[in-house]
Amino acid sequence: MNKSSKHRFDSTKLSQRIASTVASASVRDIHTHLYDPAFGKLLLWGIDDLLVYHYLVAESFRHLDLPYNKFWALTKSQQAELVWRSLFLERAPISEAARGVITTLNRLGLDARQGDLSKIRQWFNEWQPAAFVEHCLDLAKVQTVCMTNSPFDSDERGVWETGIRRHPRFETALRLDPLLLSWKSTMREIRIWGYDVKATLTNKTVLELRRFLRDWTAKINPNYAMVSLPPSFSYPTDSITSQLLEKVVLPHCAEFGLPFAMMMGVRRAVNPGLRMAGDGLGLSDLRALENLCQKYPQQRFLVTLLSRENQHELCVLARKFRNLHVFGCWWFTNIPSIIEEMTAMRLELLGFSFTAQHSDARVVDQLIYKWDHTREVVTKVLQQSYGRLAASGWEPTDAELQRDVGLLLGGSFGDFCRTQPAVLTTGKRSR
Ligand code: FIX
Ligand code: ZN
Repeated sequence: MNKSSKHRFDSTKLSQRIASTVASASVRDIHTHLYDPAFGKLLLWGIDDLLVYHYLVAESFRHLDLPYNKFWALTKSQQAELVWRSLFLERAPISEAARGVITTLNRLGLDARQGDLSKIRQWFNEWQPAAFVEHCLDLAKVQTVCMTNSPFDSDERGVWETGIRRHPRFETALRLDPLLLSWKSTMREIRIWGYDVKATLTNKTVLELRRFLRDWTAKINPNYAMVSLPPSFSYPTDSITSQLLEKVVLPHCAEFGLPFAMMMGVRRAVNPGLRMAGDGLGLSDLRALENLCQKYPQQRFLVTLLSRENQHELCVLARKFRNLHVFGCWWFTNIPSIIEEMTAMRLELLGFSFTAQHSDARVVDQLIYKWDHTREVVTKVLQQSYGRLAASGWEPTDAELQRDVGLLLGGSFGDFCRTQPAVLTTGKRSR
């Protein structure tokens, strides 16, 4: 046998098989800001919500000749018209978020070129929200979406407290940013809600916070607990965030077998005038994550990072700690050029043991473009990776392609969440 010769395979056929497998694969979207239709007005959909998406507002302000407060004083439809004019009519909608609107309209069967928004609005007005949600989920081939559920959000609390009939395709996640990052003000609220907590973490306060988390966990039945963290996050320290993690949140996750998701590297309100569009990013200290993974070997951590420069280090860390699951190309990294490099790197370092993407959709229609665009890039990356593998002598069968693509689009996340904590114990080094 000539060991140096490359294995022969039909690369065009393989590429086509990969493209059709990725195109038809069903997705489990593990982090969004969407709401179950039972949440009424909290569920965003339609052309105006698509256009006032904070990604697009940030981009519009690069062209708009208008003070921020004047923009915010406008109605949602007026804001949408300004975004439409500045990003779609006065120049081509070339950015990822702007192209996303075009992909979405196009897949919904609408002509984005018809000039003004009134016809598009009319088309949306004919839908009932619940039916539109099903339509978008089906067009995007998304089986389930995970919401972001905050006990600290007054609108959302109200809905949970009145009790709702839950949609089977909407899963839940328990969001804890206010508890971990704005302790003083949050503590006062928790007290008002009937939990006997004090500013210092006395035993009683810890027990009451655990009771608070237990009550919300029973109410919403989350897939995981979660927080977004600033670049300054460090662990261990004597900060209140570190203490709350150690005494309240991680013991709670252990009690309920919940993974803990950390979305690291966001700098909130870099430009407060832009409101939700004003957040930025920074490099995270991954020693903090390493310390957590090391100290809590039975705790499963789900992690995504905002800074492109952190991504390689994160992959290396995931190779060291099997209680760490890497997911998604978050926010400013959710653009084709960066998805491509991140996905290729993750495949090369982690095989299929990561989740390639989450949508972070805020408007249900966005599921269509976020997943279409991700599928384009994942296809390209897999064509390269499997192409190399086939040339080395291992051409995947259709069943294998389906299995592997399924892992990237939610299957690997499911496997990780099902891993028994006892299996994760690392053991001590014996040298
Ligand atoms: O913290 C988060 O979950 C972020 O995804 C949001 O804060 C952010 O506004 C967003 O929508 C990014 O895609
Ligand atoms: Zn998010």
